[in-house]
Amino acid sequence: MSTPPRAPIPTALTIAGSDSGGGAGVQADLKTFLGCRVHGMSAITAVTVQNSLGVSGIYELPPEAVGAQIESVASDIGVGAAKTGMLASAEIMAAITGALDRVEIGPLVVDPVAASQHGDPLLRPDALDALRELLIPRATLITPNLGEIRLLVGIEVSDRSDMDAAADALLGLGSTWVIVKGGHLPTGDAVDLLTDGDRRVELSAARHDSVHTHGSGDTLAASTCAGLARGLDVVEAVRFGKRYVTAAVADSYPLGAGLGPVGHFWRVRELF
Ligand code: PXL
Repeated sequence: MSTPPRAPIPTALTIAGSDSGGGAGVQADLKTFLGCRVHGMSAITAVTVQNSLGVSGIYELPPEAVGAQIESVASDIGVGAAKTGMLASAEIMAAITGALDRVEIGPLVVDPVAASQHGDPLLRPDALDALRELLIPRATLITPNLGEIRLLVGIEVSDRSDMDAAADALLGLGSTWVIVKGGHLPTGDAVDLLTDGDRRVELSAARHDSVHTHGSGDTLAASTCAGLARGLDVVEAVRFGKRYVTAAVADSYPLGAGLGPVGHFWRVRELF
């Protein structure tokens, strides 16, 4: 397949689920891409029926529709970097990796989404093996939260000293880099550990106490993906992503009767 023409701005692709409430998933990713000044594209895996109170329905797309979206944009527009979010099923993951075998894309960030903030499952339990075996080994970076670490490698991270063991176990699944997000640990600043097994970078950010953090994980993975699309190396891209999501968490707002989203407006507010 011939190389796609260069786009005049960086391009990024999200492979993820739709959140009808607009706070997480593809909607958060595309807002993040805009805020990071990259051209955002989407390959939708599933449509969730969702509001601030939780997920009440999931409609998966046919796996071949997911693969076709990826091939279509990669073969014409080009994908500077990509991220995955809600992948729903092993069949969808197989379609994604099949498509990725047929086209060239830039670095891949895998956010191993398993559940919504309300605890609603977004991944079939029998799809965990496919996530470990098909997707994660292709990732430049994986961005699990503490619950996803428990699911993927069976390690309960309860303080800073557990983070290295978790990072080693996660790197054993085959990604080049891993970020262990310490944001949900009870103490002090939010410290994340970023490592490729060789380099070890601690990233801290002031903690903002807000319950309205729907979409924060998606936003970190998408902003880091945008940084990679802009040509940053992994460490710089994660720093770029952390700056973006920290400002978005500080800008979160209530919505509906439940959990509100992180705010993407901080990046465009001065225009109005
Ligand atoms: O934040 C994880 C996530 C990812 N993708 C979709 C979601 C959620 C959380 O609710 O709905 C579609």
